Amino acid sequence: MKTVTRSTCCFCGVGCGVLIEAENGRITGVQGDPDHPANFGKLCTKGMSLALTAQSETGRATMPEMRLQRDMPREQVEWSVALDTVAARFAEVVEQHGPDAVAFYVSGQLLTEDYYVFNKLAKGLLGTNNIDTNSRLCMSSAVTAYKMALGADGPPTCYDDLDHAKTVLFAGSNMAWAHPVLFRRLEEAKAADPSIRWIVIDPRRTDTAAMADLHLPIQPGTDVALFNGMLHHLIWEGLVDRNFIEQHTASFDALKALVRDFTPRMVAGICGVTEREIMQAAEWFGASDAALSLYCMGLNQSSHGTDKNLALINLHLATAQIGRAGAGPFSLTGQPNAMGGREVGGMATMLAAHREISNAAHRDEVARLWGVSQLSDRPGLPAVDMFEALHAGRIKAIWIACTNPAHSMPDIPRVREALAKAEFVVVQEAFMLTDTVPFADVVLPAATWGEKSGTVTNSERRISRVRAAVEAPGQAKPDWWIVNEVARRIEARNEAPKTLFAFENPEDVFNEHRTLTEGRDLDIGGLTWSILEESGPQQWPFRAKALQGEARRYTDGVFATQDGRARFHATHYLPVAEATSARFPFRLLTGRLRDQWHGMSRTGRIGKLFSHAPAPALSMQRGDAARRGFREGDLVRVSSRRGNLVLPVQLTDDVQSGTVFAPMHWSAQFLASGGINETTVPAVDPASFQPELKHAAVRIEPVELPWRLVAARRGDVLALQAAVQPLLKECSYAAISIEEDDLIVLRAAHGNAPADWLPRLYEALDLPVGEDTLEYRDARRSLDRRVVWRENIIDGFVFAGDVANAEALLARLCDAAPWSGPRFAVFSTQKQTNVARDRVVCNCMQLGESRIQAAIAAGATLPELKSKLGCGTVCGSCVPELKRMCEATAVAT
Ligand SMILES: Nc1nc2c(c(=O)[nH]1)N[C@H]1C(S)=C(S)[C@@H](COP(=O)(O)OP(=O)(O)OC[C@H]3O[C@@H](n4cnc5c(=O)[nH]c(N)nc54)[C@H](O)[C@@H]3O)O[C@H]1N2
Ligand SMILES: Nc1nc2c(c(=O)[nH]1)N[C@H]1C(S)=C(S)[C@@H](COP(=O)(O)OP(=O)(O)OC[C@H]3O[C@@H](n4cnc5c(=O)[nH]c(N)nc54)[C@H](O)[C@@H]3O)O[C@H]1N2
Ligand code: SF4
Ligand SMILES: [Mo]
Repeated sequence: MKTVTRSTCCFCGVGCGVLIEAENGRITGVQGDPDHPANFGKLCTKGMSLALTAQSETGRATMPEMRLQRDMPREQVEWSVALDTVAARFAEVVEQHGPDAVAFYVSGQLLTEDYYVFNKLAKGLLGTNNIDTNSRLCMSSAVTAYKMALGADGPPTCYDDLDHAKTVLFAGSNMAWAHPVLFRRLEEAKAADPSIRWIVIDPRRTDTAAMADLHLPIQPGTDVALFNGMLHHLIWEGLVDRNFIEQHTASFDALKALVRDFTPRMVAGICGVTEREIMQAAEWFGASDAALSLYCMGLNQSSHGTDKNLALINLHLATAQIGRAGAGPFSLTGQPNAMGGREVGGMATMLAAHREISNAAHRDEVARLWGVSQLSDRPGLPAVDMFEALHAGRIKAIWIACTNPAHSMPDIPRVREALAKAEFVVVQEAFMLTDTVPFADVVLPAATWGEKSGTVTNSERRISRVRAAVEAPGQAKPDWWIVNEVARRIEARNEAPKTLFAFENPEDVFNEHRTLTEGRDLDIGGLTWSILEESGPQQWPFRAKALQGEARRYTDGVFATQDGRARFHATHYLPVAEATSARFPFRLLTGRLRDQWHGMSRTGRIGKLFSHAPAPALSMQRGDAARRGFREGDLVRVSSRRGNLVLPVQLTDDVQSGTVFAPMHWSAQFLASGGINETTVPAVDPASFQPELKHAAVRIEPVELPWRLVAARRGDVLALQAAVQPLLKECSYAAISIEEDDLIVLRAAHGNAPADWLPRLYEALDLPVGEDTLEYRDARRSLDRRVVWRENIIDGFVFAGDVANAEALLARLCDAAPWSGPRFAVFSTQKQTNVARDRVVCNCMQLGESRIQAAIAAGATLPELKSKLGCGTVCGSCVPELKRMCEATAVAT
């Protein structure tokens, strides 16, 4: 039977509505929901691929697993055993060492109801505030700054503002890739009104920057200086709104005194942009009818991320660019439910419904609503400190859910040590192949997107329903249920057990959460599960008796502070935490790619999403590379004071001299190392505790790795990946890429052939010697090659030692044409034309760079590319890149 279920995309904070098509218990397709106000039917490449990511059960966590003894492998156990054990171990640690000896590390990808139950278990039942989340790595600077400046967390803006803004300032946001569906909306607004100005502040020339009217490629970490300089110029030019400042704000004078020194000239020196550009940006912002800023990790992931946020909000307050259509400081949330996590207070520094741990009245309120005697007033440990405490043995037991800290935290060598030392590690996961799962004493298999039910809140404070379209595989269970079951068991150990965890379904949890919000800034007292069912997604605040939520906040100039005035903050400029030096001369920027999601546990399952960027890379400016003699694809070692990894170099004009960029996505599931966080710095912002994931100081050196390998195999790619993955770490460099839905490719390099490695690789790749296998060995030259056919079509191969003809053979394999002529000729397959695999630009039409380039060379314009080739016409994620390719050719000719 065919069903269609309305739900929400599980990737980014845009929160697009989706229609999930399912048949016989399997998800068969996903369409954009035309009625959802976040996307009106549109989806980006990742959303369009959701069905594919849900197709295979290979690699899913389907049964609870437990180590019955330390250092023994885990075994599958019944749910009751796993739940009893987790409850007992957590309760025992609390009894022996006090509540702060346990910790929870959860995720902005949990649903609000999951999050709520976790938070209640930690703070309400166990009595610890040690519950933090990956949102610490993501949104915490934005939260802190909103509270300090406006009096409450959450953006004052909404998506409708994208249609009304006349000046759009993108600060540290590569929205073209990270929030594509909203970016489409901005493109449409600009196409309709070409007088709209776009300013992009990003050290790199991203696809977003390439579309801007003004790109300020500032030196990394210098945003505060830039914003202070813009304010200096606004004051000088009389573009500040004196009236608004006097009536609705406080503390302007101290800021004014501070920015006196930040002349455009001085700022130009710090930021590495021109005085004219700074003044231009200030004027476009201040004189605009409506200035909207959109900001993300380029501001937040900084050791002074709070100040970066505050300095930007200062600009909005000084020019009254807030509280009206098209104006305001709009922090884009990264994860699908980063907002929901904040709402339920699921972080170490806050309580439910935007309440404060340090506020006794707030603690009492929550204690009363939960029916517990009191809440802990000891601040919980934020993420980086939490793993430090685990390392130091102060935290004995940790429960990790829906996040992969062994990959995504800064300085992962230290995180791995901490997890290895911990007494008890619980990992609640939907997929087994992650870098954190190996550390688990207990794995709790979680249902995931398409299988679970609840709510999420997107970037514009809009609460949407997430619905199950199919059953979870095996014994996987919804996250809220797992936590609720453990909590009930812990409660049952108490002498007079209360029933804090009487929840029977997500709706029960939602209802209790709603009660806690009443009277707060995020009040959803008027919102019910049935309103969400009947009228669709709703924004908060949505007060009792209201007919709908509020799209825009602070429209009356009254802010959420005690006196109703917004606060200016004097933001001093400080350089990044880790200075470059002769030993570590490069500034490492990290971030996202268009078609991958974080640690790739979902997007890394399908070939299509690798085609835009098949391999990991370190992007380096051409001149910097030339000075060091690096060519495209050369392997280099990237080292910081903490760790190192080997990556291929990618030459580019998009990063500046002295900076390099690496994507965050590749993990030890695909790479010989744990990814770029081997090197990143754990320095944190003093107010938000958010780490500076973007700005480590690194050294880039050539590596001599003469032994090379290219291997390819058709089959169940997920099973093949699982088999090959354990071998990766024995090579200096190794990277798995899923190039087609049934084709896995491995590229590796080492000093010489790693000992006893090839036989294990042959086994992992299922390449035994047999009738359809041809082998070639030359021990003297360390050559080892094996090719296998199936029905006379090449089905897999390994070329080790010298890989000169391997890429040509890979091209033959991809052609899937029957082999003609003698089989041994396969070892000397000659370079074909077009042997370099063509990077796919348009994912929907699977159109490669070369076809598009050829069309542009023949004179095609962007509209013609769209009409003739069809690229850019489905999801639109490639449009910025297509535009850029057209412009580059126009400049070159
Ligand atoms: N495709 C894709 N989309 C995603 C995600 C994903 O994994 N893949 N993840 C989601 C999540 S959780 C998040 S948080 C968002 C992140 O979304 P974004 O923040 O837009 O993405 P990033 O690539 O992390 O960083 C944005 C930019 O910050 C720039 N930057 C670095 N240092 C500085 C600086 O000092 N100042 C300024 N102004 N800019 C700087 C980088 O060059 C980069 O281009 O994306 C969400 N969307
Ligand atoms: N260098 C560098 N590092 C970064 C960043 C950066 O820009 N640069 N960005 C940081 C940011 S902003 C973020 S948000 C983090 C993200 O980092 P992580 O949170 O580690 O990212 P994910 O890979 O999305 O992890 C989510 C995990 O949950 C699992 N999962 C999926 N669905 C479910 C479910 O329903 N239930 C459960 N229990 N599990 C599920 C997935 O398989 C996956 O392993 O990375 C941070 N790290
Ligand atoms: S923009 Fe893309 S990833 Fe983000 S919610 Fe929409 S479809 Fe999902
Ligand atoms: Mo994030």
